[in-house]
Amino acid sequence: MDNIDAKIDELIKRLNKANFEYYTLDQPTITDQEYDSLMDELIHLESQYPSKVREDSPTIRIGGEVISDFKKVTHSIPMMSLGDIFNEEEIKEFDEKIRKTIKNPEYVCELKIDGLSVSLVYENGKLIRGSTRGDGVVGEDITHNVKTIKNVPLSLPNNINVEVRGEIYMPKDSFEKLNEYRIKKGEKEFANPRNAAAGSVRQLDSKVSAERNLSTFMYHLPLADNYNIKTQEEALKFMKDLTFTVNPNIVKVNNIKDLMNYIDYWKENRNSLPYEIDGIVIKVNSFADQRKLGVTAKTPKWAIAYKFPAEEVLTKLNNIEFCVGRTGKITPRADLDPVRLQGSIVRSATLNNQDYIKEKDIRIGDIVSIRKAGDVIPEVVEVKKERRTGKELVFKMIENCPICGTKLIKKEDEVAYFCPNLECDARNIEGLIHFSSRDAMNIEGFGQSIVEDFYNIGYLRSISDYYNLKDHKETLMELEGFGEKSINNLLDNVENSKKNSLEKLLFGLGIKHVGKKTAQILSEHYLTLDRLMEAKIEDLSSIPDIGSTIANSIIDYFSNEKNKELINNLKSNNVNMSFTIKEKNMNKMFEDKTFVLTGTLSSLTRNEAKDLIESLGGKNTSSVSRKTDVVIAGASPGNKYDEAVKLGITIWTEEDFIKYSGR
Ligand code: 0OX
Repeated sequence: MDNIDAKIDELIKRLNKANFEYYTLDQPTITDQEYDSLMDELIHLESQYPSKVREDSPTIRIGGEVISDFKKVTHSIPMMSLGDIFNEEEIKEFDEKIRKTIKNPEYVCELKIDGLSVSLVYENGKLIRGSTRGDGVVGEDITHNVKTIKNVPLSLPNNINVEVRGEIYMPKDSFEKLNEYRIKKGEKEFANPRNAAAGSVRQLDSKVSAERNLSTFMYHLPLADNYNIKTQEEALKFMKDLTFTVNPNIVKVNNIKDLMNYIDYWKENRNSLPYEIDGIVIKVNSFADQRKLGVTAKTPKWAIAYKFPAEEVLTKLNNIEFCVGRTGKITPRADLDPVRLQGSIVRSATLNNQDYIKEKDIRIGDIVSIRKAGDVIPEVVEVKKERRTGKELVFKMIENCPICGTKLIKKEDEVAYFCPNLECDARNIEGLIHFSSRDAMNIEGFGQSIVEDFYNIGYLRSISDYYNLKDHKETLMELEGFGEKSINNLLDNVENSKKNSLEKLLFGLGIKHVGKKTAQILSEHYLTLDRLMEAKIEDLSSIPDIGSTIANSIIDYFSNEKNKELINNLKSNNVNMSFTIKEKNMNKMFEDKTFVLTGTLSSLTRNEAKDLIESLGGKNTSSVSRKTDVVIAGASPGNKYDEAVKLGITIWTEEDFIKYSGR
């Protein structure tokens, strides 16, 4: 080892030690300034001697590695998930079941951290891989991002081979700061710290992830036997000694009373923690007992997650407002005094529709309790009628659109009212926001306020205007709050969206009844927008999962002249209108699918085509039936083609076949 190596070695040791003391032990022994100066020294040395940059160098935590795709990782042992229970009754049942196999079970109770599970693999004491759970068998490689998490050790105190599992989470304060920043930038807020953490580890650029301040707790040692470890309690201590962060709020109990005390304590005090928990996990302590109890398909029988009831808080309802969706649907919304609820500040809640308000007798000025429905959208649960002062105002449904003034209509079979005006500004704006949203064209940066601004100045009135914004660049740059950089960013994002696959465009058009899943089915079936536009009602209705309501709505949409003009405008702006398949999913187009060939192929013989289908995992058959997945039609196809149309089977041209086979 020369002098430089020795210096680098010393710096890494000191920095990793400082990091551990700060982030894991919460007991720093050096000042921030000392840390920064050691870090500067190391950065400087590494830039002078790039070949000497070590895998476990703390400079890696700054991020910078960019990957192009997430590789799949097969877990050495499947990553199990936990069964859920919700009340004391079910806890007792769990305990009774355990007692049928184990005489005097001892339980370890842990907080259930609300994040996403991660597996960390170390070889010779060095972190070599971090991966998500995925479906439990195959997860995604997120090593580049995991290495930026400050309390994940990059190297261990000894040269051990070990896999540990735990949770990646975003602390509450990091979550709040991140959302404040996103609001400022006109980006959509994350609904909760868990989604924010999941979004952060799914970044291709590790610099983004590094800035998100994620953290971890480790709680599972899959191959404990290898280290002669006999209990969960010992496993936690073992991981702690290896410098992993293990949650300190753990108890060992052997009776329901103590278990319930632990649960009740944390139900009351969860808000005092700097991270979100959504319940507690009960685990049989002894690994020998765990083995006796065994596992079910996906969950262990020796552990269970008790989930806290959804948090409810009281607040004052100040007003009832009405939102107009892109279909014209009117949704009443409660304007609330801001309150903190499950990790975020809530200012409004959905009231669903006028019947909901009437049934619950919700009045303006009421004190109401709210909770998050499905974890994301808050809803009003009940009115605290005993707290009424008499000054509350009884709700009255509006008769005209709050935006354009058009008289609202109510269809017989629907509860909600609708604004029937196709030119209504609110409907247009919502339609534009929908087009740029993530599941549609994913044009980042076009949140509510930017779309409204661009709409009001007249540059973004129709979907195709997104692609003409570049012609107004100079004017847009002059707008308050924008500059060259931010407008360039927005325009780049618009430009990139032109390459999207058909299903994103189709969903983005906002055709009534065509949701994300339907858009996917239609795109895989027709492959191009032109073919979909030519489809007849009977062709559409014969596709599995496409009913007559959807089929009619599609026919309606494409027979409207205005919509045809929109499609033409998008076409002349070079927006992609074909289904494109990612290379990694190429095989999925063939695997376990049944094909029928008809007509003459020009670039390969029948036998070559059959071999190609089979080499990609597909099956070639001779006659068309409901079981056929795809008919490949060459020139002058026979009646197999007509049969396929009749049965609503996907039809590929020779060109499609060649494209999807990757030849
Ligand atoms: C948590 C948590 C999740 C792991 C494999 C079997 C039991 N979210 O905090 N899971 C587990 O344990 C599982 N423990 C936890 N503390």
